[in-house]
Amino acid sequence: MKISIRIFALAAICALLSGCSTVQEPNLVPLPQKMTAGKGTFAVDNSVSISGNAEFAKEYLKGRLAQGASITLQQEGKRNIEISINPQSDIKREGYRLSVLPDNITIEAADEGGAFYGVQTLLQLMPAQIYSEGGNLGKIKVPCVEIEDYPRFGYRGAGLDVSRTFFPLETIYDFIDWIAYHKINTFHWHITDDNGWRIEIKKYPLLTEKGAWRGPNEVLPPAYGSGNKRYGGFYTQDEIKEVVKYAAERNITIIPEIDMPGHSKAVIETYPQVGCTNKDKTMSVNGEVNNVWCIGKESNYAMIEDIVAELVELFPSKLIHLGGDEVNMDNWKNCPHCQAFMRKMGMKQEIELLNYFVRRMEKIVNKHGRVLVGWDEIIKGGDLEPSTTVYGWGSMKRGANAVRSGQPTVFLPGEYCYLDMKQSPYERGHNWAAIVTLDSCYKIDPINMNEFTPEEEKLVLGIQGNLWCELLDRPERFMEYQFFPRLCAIAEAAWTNPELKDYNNFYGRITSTHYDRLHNMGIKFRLPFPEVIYEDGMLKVTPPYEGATVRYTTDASDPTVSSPVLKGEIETAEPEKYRFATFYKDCNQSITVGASNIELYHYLTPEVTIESSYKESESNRSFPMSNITSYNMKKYWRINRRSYPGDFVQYNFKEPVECGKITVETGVPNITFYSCTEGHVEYSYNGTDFIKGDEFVYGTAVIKPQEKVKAVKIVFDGMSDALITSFQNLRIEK
Ligand code: TNX
Repeated sequence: MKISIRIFALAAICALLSGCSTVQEPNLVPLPQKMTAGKGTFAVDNSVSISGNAEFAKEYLKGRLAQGASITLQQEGKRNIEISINPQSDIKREGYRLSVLPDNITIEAADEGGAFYGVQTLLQLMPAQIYSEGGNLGKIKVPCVEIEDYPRFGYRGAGLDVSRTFFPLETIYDFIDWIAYHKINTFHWHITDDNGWRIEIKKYPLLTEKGAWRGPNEVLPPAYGSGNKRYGGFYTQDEIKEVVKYAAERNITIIPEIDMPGHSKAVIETYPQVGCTNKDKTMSVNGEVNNVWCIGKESNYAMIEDIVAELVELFPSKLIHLGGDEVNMDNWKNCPHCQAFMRKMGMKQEIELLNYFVRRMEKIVNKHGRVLVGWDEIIKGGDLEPSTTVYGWGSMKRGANAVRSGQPTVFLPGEYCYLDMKQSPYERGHNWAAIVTLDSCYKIDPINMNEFTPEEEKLVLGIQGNLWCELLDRPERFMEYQFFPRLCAIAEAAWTNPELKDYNNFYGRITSTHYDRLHNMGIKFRLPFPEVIYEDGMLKVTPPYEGATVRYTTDASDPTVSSPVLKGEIETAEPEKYRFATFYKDCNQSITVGASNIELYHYLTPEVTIESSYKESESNRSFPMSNITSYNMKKYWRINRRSYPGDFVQYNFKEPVECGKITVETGVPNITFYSCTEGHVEYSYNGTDFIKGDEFVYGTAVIKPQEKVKAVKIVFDGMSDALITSFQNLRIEK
């Protein structure tokens, strides 16, 4: 702490000194390709006029100045802002030239997108409140600067899954604004999946009447925290048209995705004839049974033609995404229609069925003058049309393989771009691809990370940050937390040429300036937590960035805005009682952490055996029952089925255990996914008589026993809302 304070002080002095001699460059995100800071400022107030032929960009700027600053631009004035589009100019696509001089500001572009981005950069030269609603800035001083800018990649995407978690329209509009501020030009709307069909299709009304809803009496069972109530929603065609228009004005193309032939539980539960055979009990990787379109039924293609015909009317996008990922091909193996079809076609493997399906989709989509997009599995099993575009998601290598097989490719490899991945081991999220940090997102560079030939390089369309929403039901506003600021890093990786990129510099811009913008945009972004170690009787805390406020508690509780602000090292003999969190303006805080190099909890590990309602055969071999008697808190027992009232797991101690508290966790550690959503705990002092304890809340229940405990029992009172059930080790404390 002392050392870091000294470094900060030194940095501050340097900054002051350099401020006297040179002009500070503004902190912009994404960083422009070329920027020269000038001297002086342009003052924006009610006397400034606006001119030029870029009608939407002008209106947009006027709107933001009115809302964020209560400034009204005029028709005529002494000082002027001119925004113009000249298709003949030598400025690159979506590029712009922005010049701020004391008497005028000009933005020039060759297209609407470039003019819009010139305005976005201009907004970033203003105080962060410009993004707020109802701001009143009076007069804004814009620093003089010359910027020449254009994007590295033509495809700069953000993807959102609205099936697993449904987002209301207002959120979709906000999201479009947020990504537009970052010069992202593609919104990939994952609009159907197993867990909800969310787009109105006039010819098949049941898709949304039934397939958009989960719940006790719905065709789809509860999932992903939607619980024992009716959950869901969908977007009407009229609503979608409005969203598409709103996005287009902001230079954003919306690529819709209907995920097929796998991930299709919502369709198959609604129109059962679409599926293969309901006798098959094999599971997709997501734990769904019978969620695949049958390839052998010709009627299915007519239905898809109808759906696509409505889709292309709504979405002018050249690219139309029809999925192709994670198909459970065992379903096809066990289907008489698919098997008969394979024999007829002389196919040997089920993967050829996938290729057959994709080729049919190409025809359907191409007929409308559009291009098919599919996930990276579609390159297997046979050739594709050269135009068919692949989304490389499984890994960087799988994206590279798509390029090498000659397909145009968008890169969103899980290990860099999946924003549903955890940001640290302590946060909620998946981790199958990696722990995806801000730095991981910043690094993504599909060109420099692969050795492509110049011809192959042309097939790299760009990159995308992607959010899958199985784990988005909580905590509150977790969508914003998962996207920001990681999407800012992806935006810069997609926009700025690699030789200009520097993570430390980016991180400095984010923490010193961009947090304020995100805050004013209304985004509840993620804050990094401090690093804490205990050494020589002292707790030593490194704040996560220059100027960060860290607060702490001494009773192991979460710090709040009224907790004391950390000033230096803390001398203590009880380091496990301290907790720390970073705070931004008393309205946003990081997760809570303790010292990372000590055991924060001291758990007892009495010998224990398990009794349960689950059969040995229902247990997943990679996550056996013995995991939950190991007291390794990272391990869990996974059962490959949903749980129902009456299901139970009982922990029997060999000897009665003297303890003050037992925390009973269900679900996967740190994710609380596949947990007990409706149930309670029971505990027994003699092993036969049980006392009813608390209900599970988000998969956790706590017992505070009065006597030595002989047994603990987890009891399900309702159907669990996942297709898989998991249990953990008991956390027993003195
Ligand atoms: C894989 S990415 C999936 C999604 C899941 C995601 C979770 C892809 C094409 N399929 O269905 O939501 O992993 O990270």
